[in-house]
Parts: sequence; C-alpha cells; structure tokens
Amino acid sequence: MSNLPLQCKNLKEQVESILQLLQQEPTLRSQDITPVRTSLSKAISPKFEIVFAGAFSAGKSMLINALLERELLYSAEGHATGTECKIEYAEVDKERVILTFLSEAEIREQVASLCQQLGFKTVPNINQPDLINLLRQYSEAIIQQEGGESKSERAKQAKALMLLVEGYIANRDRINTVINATYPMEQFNFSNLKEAAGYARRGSNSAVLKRIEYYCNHPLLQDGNVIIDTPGIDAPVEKDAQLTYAKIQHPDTSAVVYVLKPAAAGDMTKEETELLELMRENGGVRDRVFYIFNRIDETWYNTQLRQRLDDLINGQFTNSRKVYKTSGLLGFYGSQIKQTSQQDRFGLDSVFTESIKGLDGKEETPQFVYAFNNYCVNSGKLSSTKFRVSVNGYETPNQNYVRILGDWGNELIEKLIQDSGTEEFRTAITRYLTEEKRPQLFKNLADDLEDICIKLKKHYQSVQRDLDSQPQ
Ligand SMILES: Nc1nc2c(ncn2[C@@H]2O[C@H](COP(=O)(O)OP(=O)(O)OP(=O)(O)O)[C@@H](O)[C@H]2O)c(=O)[nH]1
Ligand SMILES: [Mg+2]
Repeated sequence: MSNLPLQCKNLKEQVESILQLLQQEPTLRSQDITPVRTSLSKAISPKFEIVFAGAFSAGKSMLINALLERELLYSAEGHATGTECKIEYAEVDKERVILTFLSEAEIREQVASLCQQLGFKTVPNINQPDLINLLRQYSEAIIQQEGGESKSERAKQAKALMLLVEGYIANRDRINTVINATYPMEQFNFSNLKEAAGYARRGSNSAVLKRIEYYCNHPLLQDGNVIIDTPGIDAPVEKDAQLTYAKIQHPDTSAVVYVLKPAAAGDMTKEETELLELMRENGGVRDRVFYIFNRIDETWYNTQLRQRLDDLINGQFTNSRKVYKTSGLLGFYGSQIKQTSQQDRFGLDSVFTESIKGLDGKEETPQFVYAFNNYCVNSGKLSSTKFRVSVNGYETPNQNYVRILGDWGNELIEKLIQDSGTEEFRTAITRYLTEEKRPQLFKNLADDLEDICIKLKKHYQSVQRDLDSQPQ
C-alpha cells in the first residue's frame, strides 16, 4: 500500500461513503455492489497473487524457474508438484522457506476418507505401528491388483493412502495433533531454497504438507507480487487437483498464468477448457490472464502439432492479448548455462552434475542436452543463420554438446534463449507488474464506481427537479 498515490490514502473510506449513499436510497439499494467491493479490495491490497495453473507436466514449475532464472521449484516428469507453493519477496540476506504441515487430525480425516473409498471395514489408528504396516500391505496389494499406481481410481487412492501413511511416519515428530505446525528451513538443515524444494516434491513428504512458502530475492516479486505454483488440474491425486480448482476461484487470486499443453498434446483437454471457464468467472481476475503455450519446442519437430496449435490460437485465442509461446526447458537451462564455460563443460560439471551421474560410472545425458542438440540440427531455427552446426554420430550427445558450445559459445546460447520465448514472456509480465498493474487496478475501481455514481447523480437530479417543480 506504500505505493498508493496521496489522494488515494483514504480510498477505502471514500468508496465506503459512496456505497453508503447508495444504501440510503431505497430505489438504488438493489444495485449489485460486488464488483466495486472486489475492485476496491484489489486496489488497496498490499499483495497481488499470480497463480500458475494448468495440466500436469505442462511445465508450470519449470516456467517459474525460468522466469526467476533460478532453480527454485521441483520440476520433473510425472506428478511433481503436490502442494501449493507461494513465492514472496525477501531481501538478499533474508531468503528462506517455511513449511506448514497438516495436523494429525487432518491426516486422520484423510486416512479415514481414503479407507472408506477403498472399502476397508475399519479405519486404523495411525499411531499403532502394526496397523500401519498392515495398511501399507493392503495398499500395495491393491496397486498390484490394479496393475500399477495410476492404472485406476482405486489404485490412485491406494497410492495416496500409502504416501500419506509414509509421510506421517517420516514426519511424525513435526506434526501437531490439532494445529498446523510451521517450521523454517533451518530446522531441516537445508542450506538453500532448492534443497527445501526437493524435500517438498510430490511424494510422501508433500502428502503431509499443507503449504510451502518461499521468500526469495527477485525484483519481479517486489511491490507485493506473489507467485503461486499449483499441482496440475488433471493430477493423478484428486485432492491435489482440487486444490488448484479452489485457488483459481479464490478471491485473493488476482492474475493467472495459464500454462497450456496443446503444443505437446495437439489439443486442449476437457479439464483445460473447464479451468478456462472457471478463471473467467472469477471477478478478482478479470482480463489478467496470461496464456502460455509451453513446450513449444515439440512443435518444431512435428508439422502436424504446429499446424494444430496455430489453428487453436487463431481460432480460440484471437481476442486474447496476452498469448505467448514458450519452451521453459530451453529458456531455463539456457539462462543457467550462460554463466558456464568450457572449464565446467558448459554446465555438465556444475548445473548438471546430478543428472549426468549414471550407474557403473557411465555418464548419462541430461534432458536439456538432448533438447539442445535437437534444437541445433532439427528445429530449423539455425538454418538461415551464421551458426553452422552438426551433430556427429561418432560422438556422445554430451560430447556434441560441449563441442558445439565450444565453437559458438554465448552467441548461440543467446539465440536459444530468444527462440525459447521465455525472455519475451518475462519482459511482458515484468512490464505488466511494474508499470501497468497499479494504474489498471485503480482504473477498474474507477470504472466500477462510475456506474454507481451516474445512477446516484441521476437520482439526485430527479429529486432536485421534483423539488424545483413544487411551490416554493
Ligand atoms: N520439451 C519440453 N519439456 C519441458 C518443457 N517445460 C518443462 N518440460 C519438462 O516437462 C516435465 C514437467 O515439467 P514440470 O515443470 O514439473 O511441469 P508441471 O506443470 O510443474 O508439472 P506438475 O507439477 O506435475 O503439475 C519435466 O520433465 C520438464 O523438464 C518445455 O518447454 N519443453
Ligand atoms: Mg509443478
């Protein structure tokens, strides 16, 4: 609120007084004032929540990492994000993570509900070790029966039950009976935000976590901007998906970055269309939606996908101003390897140390290296440029990668980042958040008030005319 112009200091009181005038007139009382109330609360709120939502594995977490140019959130194949993750601003030396756990009561409730759905006759006491083991065995047996953990609703429920029980056992001494216990990351011996993110990734820990809050130093987060990562709307764990639907409808949500997957899938899914409608119904969001067609790199290698995506955008999104095509993967790692050199083999020995570690000492190829080599020779992006690049069959993918970057270095990385579209998206959202957001929130309020003020004015004018026409 520190950024409010002087004449808006008492904005709340001033708007309230107008609404009171309205209340005093019986003929105007039925006027719907919800829009004014919503836009008032947005205009004076110190926080501005930007929710990243979309299908699972669309690349939401990776895109946030690309936006902030650091590896903050856990991103992986499969169901990766299981809990709401908030990222707020912090000064450089005050960066931290706070983890909030479910209470034992909440966990019991979830266990009971899952046991019931699975048709268990009794609900075990989660504090009795024998029963817990039994529960585990049952769940495992169900998953086997169904042929895999995501093969059916029943298998998913069994998997969820197993994770919940395991998470409870692993974190028992941190979980309180009735309240939601909160811990700073130091208590887990995490030395940085990334380690905390790894701990909280989808799995047994995230099953018992209620919320994760990151406090991170980045200019984009100044002025009360809060970035929120959510689980995929079609996540195999129903409870996780519900969390996202609830967040999209929540009045605190002020903007949405809708990360769409048709670039990889060819079309919008039923869930994606539903989510679109829900966010359009949220009066707190209005037109503050960024549509991101992520995984755009996949369309570079597939003409049919490219055509279908173009058709979709030209058909359904022609009137949307904020449409972007990105490759979070190339954009994020591009920004990371900018700081590397021949010495650490352009990140293989720094950024990618973990992912090249193979069994029996053989070096693995990181996902990014495959994507990079592919970009160089198959995407067509370099065909009419000065970059003459080849991928040799007699070299490993990692060797090709190091050689190509050794030849072309930063210039090629810059070109890659540019083609990834993430920079364009970052520039647009930065401009929006730093220049357009505040004036727009005030304009919304002014527009909503105008309607009411015109009605009041007309009403008073007619009262005055009435009075004038009467004998003095
Ligand atoms: N090819 C390609 N892969 C991507 C891109 N963005 C993300 N990925 C990969 O897709 C997988 C999922 O990425 P996440 O960032 O975890 O996706 P998410 O939407 O957060 O997924 P959930 O949290 O499970 O809902 C990871 O293996 C990423 O490396 C992209 O632009 N192109
Ligand atoms: Mg995620």
